[in-house]
Amino acid sequence: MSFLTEAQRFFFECHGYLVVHDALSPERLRDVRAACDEAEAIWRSDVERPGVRRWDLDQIIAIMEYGPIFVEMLLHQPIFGIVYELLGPDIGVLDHDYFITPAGATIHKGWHYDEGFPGVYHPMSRLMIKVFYVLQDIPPDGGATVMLPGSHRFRHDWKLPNTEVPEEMPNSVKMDLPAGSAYLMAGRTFHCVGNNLSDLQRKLLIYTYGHKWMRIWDGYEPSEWLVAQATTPMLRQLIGLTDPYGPNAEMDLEIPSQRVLAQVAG
Ligand SMILES: O=C(O)CCC(=O)C(=O)O
Repeated sequence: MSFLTEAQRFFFECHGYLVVHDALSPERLRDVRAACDEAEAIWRSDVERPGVRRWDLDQIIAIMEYGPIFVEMLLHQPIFGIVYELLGPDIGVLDHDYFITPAGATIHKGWHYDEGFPGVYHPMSRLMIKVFYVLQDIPPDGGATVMLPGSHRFRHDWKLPNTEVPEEMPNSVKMDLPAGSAYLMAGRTFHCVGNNLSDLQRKLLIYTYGHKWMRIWDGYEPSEWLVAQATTPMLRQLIGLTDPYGPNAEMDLEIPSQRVLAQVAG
């Protein structure tokens, strides 16, 4: 029994990313959007709350602290099952954010990958997977993340030509997807935020999964409230409350009856 189809696994192994259409039902999308709007209002009204506040990016750091729905989304199926199968049973969480990219924002960071761990032979290892939930349709000129398929297998010392227009990188693909989609990216896949030339905000809910023996990133240490939400062994493991080298929490790999039919972008 698997959440990940063979076609999806093959696609991810070859390309270092995966698109899952209709990852959120219309009802879930509606509820997550509403919760994000509430979180945004709280965050904007209190500048002491952690985040990035720039003309080209609003990043609400530690979004799980803003309500139980964001904790539920950490386990959202079939995405969580897919990530679990790609990373393994010692899965943990490294960060969780809500990104709002304003209309007109041009790129703030060039091509990069997220796993900067010297001493690990990356082409054969998988330390991180980042999941992006698309909360608002992203048009072709809407600043979609641009990925370089297959770059998760590059040698660590390969340098990319850092195009000023990321969309012009040869062989790259854009995550210009409808709301409700999700895309997953290996920690070593080269990617870049695109230029948002549209008049729409781009809204993404982001979770980065790693291994439970990796430390959660600074600034994401769970509050007492979040610790109290971790009512299952898997949630406790995910947010770093269990022995990093002890037994792994059980995961029910039954495919839910309402399982969304995942399609692989080609
Ligand atoms: O905003 C994006 O599309 C990409 C974000 C990014 O570069 C990252 O999360 O590492």
